[in-house]
Formats: sequence, C-alpha cells, structure tokens
Amino acid sequence: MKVGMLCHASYGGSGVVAAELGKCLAKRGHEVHFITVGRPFRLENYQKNIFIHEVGAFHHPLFEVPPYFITQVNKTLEVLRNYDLDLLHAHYAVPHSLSALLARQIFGKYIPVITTLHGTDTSLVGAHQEFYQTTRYSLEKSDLVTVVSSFLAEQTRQTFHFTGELPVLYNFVNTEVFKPEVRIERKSVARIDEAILIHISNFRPLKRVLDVIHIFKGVRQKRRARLILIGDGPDMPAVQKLAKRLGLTQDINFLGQIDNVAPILAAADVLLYPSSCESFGLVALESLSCGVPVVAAHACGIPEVVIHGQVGFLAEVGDVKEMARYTLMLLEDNDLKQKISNNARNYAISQFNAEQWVVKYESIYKELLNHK
Ligand code: GMT
Repeated sequence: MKVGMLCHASYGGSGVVAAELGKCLAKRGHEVHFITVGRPFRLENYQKNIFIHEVGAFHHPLFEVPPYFITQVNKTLEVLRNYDLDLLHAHYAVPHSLSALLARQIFGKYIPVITTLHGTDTSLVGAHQEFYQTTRYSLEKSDLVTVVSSFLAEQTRQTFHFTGELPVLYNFVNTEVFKPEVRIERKSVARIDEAILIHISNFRPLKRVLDVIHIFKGVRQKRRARLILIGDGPDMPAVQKLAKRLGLTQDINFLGQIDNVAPILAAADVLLYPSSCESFGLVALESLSCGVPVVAAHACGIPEVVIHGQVGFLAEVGDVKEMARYTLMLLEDNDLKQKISNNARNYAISQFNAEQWVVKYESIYKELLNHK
C-alpha cells in the first residue's frame, strides 16, 4: 500500500505514534509518505520506503501568520498527484483531518481518509469554539476515526455527539528500543546513594510538573534521591522557581529537550506522571517497557495503561502526598520494585508491542480499500 501520513512533527505523542507506525509499515514493505512541517523527531535516519514531504511556511506581509492549513492541503494534493497514494491517514484531527478531506476533494478521486484522534485534538483544541464545527465535520466525513483509548472514545462521543464507529487502537512501543538493557550507567547522572526519579513531558499545565516537584520533596525528606527532568515548555519557569524555593535545585537535573530518552529513562527507578488528564500516556508506556514502574494520577486514559498495583501506582489528581508515599514504597522495598518492574516489562511486551498494533492498522487499511 501507499500511505499518506499527515502529522505534527514537533515533540508530542501524536507525532511519535505516527512516526513509529510509519517506520513499522515501511519495514513491512509499504510506502509511507509523511506530509509534515519539518521532520518528525522520531524519524532520525533514512529508511527504505519512507518519504518526507515538507509543508512550507509561506510568509507574506498580508498574513499575520502563515496560512498553514492551505499550504498543507496543497502539499497533500501534490503528493496525491505524484505518488498515486492508496489512502490518507491523518494523525491529530486539527487541522490534519480537514486537510486530508479537502485535498481528496480537490484531487477528485476517492481514496479513504482515516483520522486517528490522540486526545488534545478532542479535549482541548477540537472542542474549542473556534474549532468545534470543523472538527466535528472532519470526524463525520472521515471514512474511519480511530482513538487511542476507550476513555477517548467516550469523550469523543460526548463532545461531538459522534455516533459512528470508534475502534480503539492502543498506542504501542518499540520494546527493542525501550528496554532495560539500554540504560546508561547510574553514576553518569546521579550519586551512587541516590534513587533516580524521572519525569518527561512538554511542561504544559496539564502535565502538573509542579506536582512532580512536590512529590520529589516528599521523597527527598525521607531519603537521598535525584530528579531528572526531560523536556521544556510553558511551566518551566514556575518549576524552576518552586524547586529553588524548596531548596531542591541541587538535586534536580534539568536536561531539556532530548530526542533519545530510552537510555536515561531505563536508568531510572520510578517515572512520575501526575498529569491531570492523558488520553493514553505514551511516556508511561515507554517507561513500563523499560521496566521502570510508574507513579501517576488516576485520570482519563491513564488507568488503561498503568494497572494500579501491578505495573505502578495511581493516586487522585493532585494528591502529591499519596504519590510520594507510593514512590517511597517502591524505593524502599526492593522485592516489590523488582516484581513491579518485571510485570511492567512483560505487560508492555504482551499488550503494547508495536507488531500487534501495526497489524491492526494494516488490516483496517485493507478493509477500507476493499470497500472502495
Ligand atoms: O500530551 C500532549 O501534550 C501531546 C499530545 C499529542 O497529541 O501529541 O499527546 C496526546 O497523544 C498521545 C499519543 O496518542 C497520548 O499518549 C497523550 O496522552 C495525549 N495527550 C493528552 O491526552 C493530554
């Protein structure tokens, strides 16, 4: 098959899922054409069967902001005309779903359009007044809409009064990249007597990185520990200020944006993931795949990924005391930590391995093409 994949290239789970799906499909012999602004960060190297078509930014004094939507439709149309694609797969509804539908209409020949919803496209962006009608329209007109969790299916039904099918295709992980064996030496990031806690996100308010600092404070009061923060974003200044106020700056490694997180993640003892909502929580899955237990909030789709008591622990959103207690429990009981860590790795391999979910995407594509 020849697949046109529309996705965001910036840091974020939806772009990661699109890139990983594209890589797996390409390995399975399909031709994958990414249509994005820039190179999705998980598409590092040249790979056979993968093509990247860059949506340019058109600057003109007349436009206060470059009209991204129109340039993306044009680029998609150009790819449709030159590469004889079989289908278009839009990751993240806004605006990719609508871009794919409009490009198909201008192309004048029917090919299936699949939209995969990732979470914020439904909950934050799509539901916003300015985007609501167009997002709803693009869901109604897509040939198939898939979601990354049951939580997101329910939320989409409620928000958009969507009555069509909404198959859940869980996100997946490359368990050969995210595995315990790739870990860096602990002593390269922490002192020998320090437990290592880690958090990775885009530091948006929804990620509650301030909670991470409070949880760390709770742990740090009881034992030596180091917090590794990966990523950057709007809450970074507040996080740095709080860390300073609590006297924790010396115990925190602020690493900023890092592309290849697996070796550092795998060296950690616990991932702290207190988001107020995650439709799925890809970072949590990557952590489980590395055999690193997750302490998270019981919110939205997170319990579908992090099974409480088996691969990590969940507490109510904002309950930093309980999250610190769970973290300490793991750090202080070696047998428990080892058991949860083994469970986590096995669970990621059996439930969320890339192969299993990519085959599902492939069969959905085939089904749509058979009904063409
Ligand atoms: O979480 C973000 O801010 C980024 C966002 C995205 O679209 O890239 O992540 C969403 O999609 C990921 C991949 O499907 C999910 O793992 C994240 O849970 C989801 N984020 C939210 O629902 C907040």
